[in-house]
Amino acid sequence: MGWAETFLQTLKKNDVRFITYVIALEGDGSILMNLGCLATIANLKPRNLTVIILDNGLYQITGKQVAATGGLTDIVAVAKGAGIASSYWVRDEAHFESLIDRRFDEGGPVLLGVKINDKPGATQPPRDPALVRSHFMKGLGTGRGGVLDA
Ligand SMILES: Cc1ncc(C[n+]2csc(CCOP(=O)(O)OP(=O)(O)O)c2C)c(N)n1
Ligand SMILES: [Mg+2]
Repeated sequence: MGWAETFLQTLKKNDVRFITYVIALEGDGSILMNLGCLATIANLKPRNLTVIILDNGLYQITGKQVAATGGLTDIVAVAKGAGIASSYWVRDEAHFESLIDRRFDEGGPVLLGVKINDKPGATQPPRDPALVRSHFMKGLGTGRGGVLDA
């Protein structure tokens, strides 16, 4: 709910040395719950942070209510207005690859907005955090899903 970035800033302040680069994955509804974090990021200027916002224009998991991002609100424009100059809408996969590779070059945090399918999901995502983590780790291609992969 927009706290991933705040959490990461705290890690940074506590000088967690093994973290070299951080990618925060957010939903559009999630970032809308804490737009202030965009202004905080802009002013702290963490060089090693990329925020990716997956924007389906909905609060899908709570019942598919239309979010402001499904109306007039352009979340990349909001991020730019907050002061994150390197904020872009991703056009396609090749564009994503070029933007993600450029992350250290522009001297500040990067924010990427990605429009994703706004069709209602065929199923509800599981509400089990351990299972969600396991699916996510497998999706990253790590080959393992954590403790559930005994
Ligand atoms: C601070 C806070 N406000 C509201 C909620 C309720 N809530 C849970 S999931 C969710 C919607 C998330 O929407 P989005 O990030 O767009 O993900 P999607 O469901 O579309 O995949 C909301 C508002 C919450 N958990 N925490
Ligand atoms: Mg959403």
